[in-house]
Amino acid sequence: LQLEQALHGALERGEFALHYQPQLDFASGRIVGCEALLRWHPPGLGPVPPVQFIGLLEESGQIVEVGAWALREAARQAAAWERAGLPLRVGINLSPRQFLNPQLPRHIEQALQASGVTPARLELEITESLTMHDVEHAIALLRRFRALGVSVALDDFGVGHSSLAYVLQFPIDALKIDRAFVTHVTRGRTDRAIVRAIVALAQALGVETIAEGVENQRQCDFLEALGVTQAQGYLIGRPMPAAALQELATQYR
Ligand code: G
Ligand code: G
Ligand code: MN
Ligand code: NA
Repeated sequence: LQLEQALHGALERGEFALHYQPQLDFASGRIVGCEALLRWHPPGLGPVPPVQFIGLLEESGQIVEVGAWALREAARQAAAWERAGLPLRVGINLSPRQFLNPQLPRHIEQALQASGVTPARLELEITESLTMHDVEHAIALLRRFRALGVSVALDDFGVGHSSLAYVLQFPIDALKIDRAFVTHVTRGRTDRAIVRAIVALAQALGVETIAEGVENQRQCDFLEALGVTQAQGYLIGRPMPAAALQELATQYR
């Protein structure tokens, strides 16, 4: 209850920030993108982990407003990096409530217009479960995103209940391999087989594969050998402030 109360007006008071987690591209050896992750630091309470407040924002509906801010902020940052000669793609998570909100396309358009960023630099991360309630609606919405020029990644891929037939119809640009499969990719034959299958699917669709939760070099080497195109995880970098991400990306160039 204390957190719920503290969330009232948190956006207006400027208590939210985005941190950015780097994504390494195997082919070029460069940081080509990052995932924006929401951080909340209410004064006097210390930073609150997302698991403790994203659900509350979702329940209260505040996620729509906070999410629109996150879209604008991510686009603004991507545009700033672009102007600084660092063309980084910035991924932003969409919650179920945001995805179902009729204002979402307008919020995306506004973020693009206000920032002037190249639209494809903004990558919307959606989960399979989010698209399953109404597949036809999801496909129509994804087509609208595509028309705006933004990129779409299917997040937490492999853990949902999606039918392959649906996924094949989604106009997407990347599959994000869930951390659950990455963790044991060096040890478990099953997880390795799953990663291999996702890579084959992505190659058939002509989309990128981004492995999440890469924590050690062995996992990284395995994933690269399996044909995964990009890696994200603590090994490459934790979610960090924009300035730190920029410095890291510059070191890789
Ligand atoms: O670092 P991590 O603990 O940030 O994030 C936890 C979860 O919170 C992630 O799985 C992600 O889906 C969700 N999340 C983080 N940032 C955002 C955001 O800006 N919007 C939405 N909708 N979810 C987010
Ligand atoms: O949106 P999504 O659920 O994919 O959010 C990614 C989550 O995974 C965030 O909470 C982020 O902090 C976390 N994360 C990112 N890299 C790693 C990692 O290497 N190991 C673990 N355990 N968690 C990670
Ligand atoms: Mn994500
Ligand atoms: Na994920």
